[in-house]
Amino acid sequence: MSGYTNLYSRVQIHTTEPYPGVPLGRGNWTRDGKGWMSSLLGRIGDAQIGPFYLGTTGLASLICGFIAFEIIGLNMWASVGWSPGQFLRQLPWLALEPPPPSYGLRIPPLAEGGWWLMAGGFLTASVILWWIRMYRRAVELQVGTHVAWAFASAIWLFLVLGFIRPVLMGSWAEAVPFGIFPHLDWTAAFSLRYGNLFYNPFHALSIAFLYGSVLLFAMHAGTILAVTRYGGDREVEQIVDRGTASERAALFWRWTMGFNATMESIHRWAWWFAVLTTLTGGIGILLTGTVVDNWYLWAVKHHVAPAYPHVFPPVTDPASLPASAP
Ligand code: 07D
Ligand code: 07D
Repeated sequence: MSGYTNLYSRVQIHTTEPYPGVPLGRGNWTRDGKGWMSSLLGRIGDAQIGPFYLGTTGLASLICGFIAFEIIGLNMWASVGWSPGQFLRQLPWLALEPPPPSYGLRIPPLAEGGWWLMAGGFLTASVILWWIRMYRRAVELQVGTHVAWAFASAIWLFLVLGFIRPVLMGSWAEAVPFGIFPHLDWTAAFSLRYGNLFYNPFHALSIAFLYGSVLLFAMHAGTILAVTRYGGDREVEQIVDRGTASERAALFWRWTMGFNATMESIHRWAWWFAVLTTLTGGIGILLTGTVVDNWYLWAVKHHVAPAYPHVFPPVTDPASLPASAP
């Protein structure tokens, strides 16, 4: 190979004897398969696929995830009278709903939310077991546990939405249904029910970190791709030398905005922005309905949103009014 190579003209490493990875310590399972090469996947990543480490928690997680998936899928299928055609046609709109509010936190009959509770239990077990697997694989490789902790932040939001907040509110009915559009309907209804989530400052923080993550990802990825011609994508021996891809990448930002991240700090920026998206989001959801009933009225009280002029009668929380006739 001559000339310059980049992401699109990468040299793919193909071997007849796939690399098994470093030896595993005591108490581990063996790795499954010997691994194989894929030219197609080599275009977007490493050409070697596998061997895969399954392990106890990996296997348990996959089993729990499969059970949850089956409970959800079979309930959805049952809801269209077991018609395969209608199941496929209506799939995005089908749902497995949590129990109605009358059950509070009690265990309902299967057909009235019991299946939802069971699917949620297995899904939660699956997610937590996968977290343990990630943590343990990192320890085994003697690397930091940063990925596991970032995942923990997502799990925090997931648990707040489906478990912690419903328990604090005393009702499973508060939780999210399983289903593609049904979970979006829930999201929209949640915002309306609690007086417009835009006035929840933690929702705003979460959005800022989400958008910030996107911006940082674009800046970092763009910068590294721009210096691949100097080997910047390989990030080795770059940091201390002059005239390197790393130095050019830094200078690009120093020249355009006066300040630059370092090879290490850019990854800390990215990690924190991503982690804070779901961390602040979970706080925002946890406060909703438990501490704050109506974010619009909360914002008026704290002079964030303007109150309606005094010519109108005072605004009351619609949720505090007696239920209107159907
Ligand atoms: C690209 C990594 C791969 C992951 C993928 C998702 C499933 C679900 C289950 C059919 C970026 C795999 C999907 C396993 C299959 C059944 C029953 C990650 C990537 C490809 N949402 N949401 C989606 C989940 C919540 C919201 C899509 C999960 C909250 C909005 C997908 C959860 C709220 C929109 C999905 C969850 C909310 C979506 C694409 C859990 C507030 C969209 C996701 C466990 C945060 C978008 C039709 C994606 C869409 C979308 C999954 C929770 C809002 C189905 C698993 C309750 C506004 N969500 N979501 O690419 O197209 O993520 O919806 O908490 O517009 Mg959601
Ligand atoms: C869901 C973390 C859990 C996921 C886990 C993954 C599997 C699948 C499968 C491998 C996503 C488990 C994975 C099981 C494995 C395979 C194949 C992360 C999740 C553990 N909002 N909003 C947010 C915006 C509005 C609402 C966050 C924008 C309206 C609600 C985010 C807008 C209303 C909630 C955000 C907007 C509303 C949110 C989510 C604009 C609806 C939440 C962050 C421009 C009418 C959630 C505090 C995230 C939250 C949330 C963005 C508008 C409702 C920043 C940009 C006003 C109810 N919104 N939103 O990373 O945290 O989610 O709120 O209008 O609960 Mg919002």
